[in-house]
Amino acid sequence: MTTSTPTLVDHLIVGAGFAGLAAAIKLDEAGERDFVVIEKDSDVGGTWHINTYPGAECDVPSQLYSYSFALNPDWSKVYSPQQEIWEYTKKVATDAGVLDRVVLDTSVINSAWDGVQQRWIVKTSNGSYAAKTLIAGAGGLSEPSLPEIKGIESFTGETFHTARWNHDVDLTDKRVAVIGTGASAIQLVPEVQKIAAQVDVYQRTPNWIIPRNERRFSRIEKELFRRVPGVQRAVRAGVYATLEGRVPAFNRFPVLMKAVEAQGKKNIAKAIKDPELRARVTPAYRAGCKRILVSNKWYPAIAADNVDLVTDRIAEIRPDSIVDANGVERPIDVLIIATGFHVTDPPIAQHVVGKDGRTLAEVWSEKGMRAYKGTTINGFPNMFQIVGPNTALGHSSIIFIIESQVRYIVDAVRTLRTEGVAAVEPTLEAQDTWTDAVQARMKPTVWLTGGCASWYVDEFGNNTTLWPGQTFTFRNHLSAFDLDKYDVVPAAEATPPTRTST
Ligand code: N01
Repeated sequence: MTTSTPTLVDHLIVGAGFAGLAAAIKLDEAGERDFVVIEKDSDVGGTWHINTYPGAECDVPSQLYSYSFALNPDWSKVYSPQQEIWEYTKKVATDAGVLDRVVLDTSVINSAWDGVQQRWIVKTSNGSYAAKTLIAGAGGLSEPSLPEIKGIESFTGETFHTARWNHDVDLTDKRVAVIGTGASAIQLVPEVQKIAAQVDVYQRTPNWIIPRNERRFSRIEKELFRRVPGVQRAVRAGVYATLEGRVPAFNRFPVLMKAVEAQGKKNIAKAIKDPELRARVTPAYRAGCKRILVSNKWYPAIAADNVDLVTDRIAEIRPDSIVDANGVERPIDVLIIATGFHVTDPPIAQHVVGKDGRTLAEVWSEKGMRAYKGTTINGFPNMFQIVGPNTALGHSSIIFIIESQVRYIVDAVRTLRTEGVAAVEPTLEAQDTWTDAVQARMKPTVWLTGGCASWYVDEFGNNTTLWPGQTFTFRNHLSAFDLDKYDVVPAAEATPPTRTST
């Protein structure tokens, strides 16, 4: 017997990365076991499953880039490689016993709020669900942003985005072009440079890049972390405090970033002897305005004999070459697109329809991304977005934010149950007050005053991406679900869903 109507679940979680898995684990612990996690890819792990480009590693220290409830004494290095982080997410999900409710290879086609049933009706590539709550953990950096360059579609060699690395393409002795010099490019170029015949790196804007304090954890350290978890917690607390200490330079006193710039210039001088090349890789904006990158390998790679840094604009891409604005044509075999992601226009927003029939993308097109506490959205009842507007970080671990939001969501779910509530949505007033306060705090920050263009800032000139304060203040704001800031539909007003069978 097959059902023709959606599968009923209490909670539908979209995405099985750090965010979705944390939500699943914590809901499960709270006794909210009727949930399904849908994941568009073939395994859990989110960004750490998808981003497999050579050299992919985390630029946040591993002690902090892990769940507080699942410390990992086995991290091999101060900064973990992609494979290790991916395996960690899988192990944590396995140990917590939530993998049985993860449905892989399943993407959202459309989700719409049904005001009669007070449920989200979610059509996926693999069946439909009717869920009381929709928890979006689809990731802030998941949809590749592809450059619009004249002739790019005419290129006949192999081409792929960093987040869709094609491992079938052997880059040995190839002529490779890389467009973009962000966090992904600076990790992959030093690896590609080792094997390729030639690498042309197309840089539009240089980044501030400081040295990476890289080292492996010793066997004794790992053993100590395993036997005395308090030691690992203390190390973690130390890393956390150090990173939080950087916040004032981002938000109130950008002039303090001069110290970072001095470190960045030293990093350049150490690896690059040619003054002309040094000048071309030195940013002309305040450090921190774009994400500060960490690498000991980028500048030596850029200075290598088989690498050309091209700073002239790309005029055109031809079937087997790139032509720059000076008319110089460089033949290539492989084109790597390292141009980042859709961030302030997340594609998931096009697939979520609120109670007035408008998509989230339509609502956000008016004034940019807005949400209450970065998590709930007026007009979108019972929807919770993890890593929503103004929750990302330029200075610390996003997992701290994710756990803060998940606590709030679990408390919201508990409140709905205990208070006999079918649906909640933040009042417009609460959402506006929150968003306006965050935007007011943004004004003096380095992200708006630092003299750069970055993906943090939207088309309205607002930084709707980052949290502008200390992360513990964010956690305090989300310490308990504040029902008084929400419009409420009592459970008695919801019509129970009916199931028909064929
Ligand atoms: O992308 P990016 P990314 N023509 O947007 C250039 C996270 N991450 O994938 O600066 C030519 O940073 C663009 O130039 P410009 C991290 O949060 C984390 O590298 O806009 N060039 C830029 O150089 C990071 O910030 C880790 O002038 C074009 C580059 O492409 C985020 O992901 C590792 C162009 C894009 O850089 C994104 O990083 C990797 C065009 N049309 C990533 N369009 C960790 O270690 C764009 N560019 C945790």
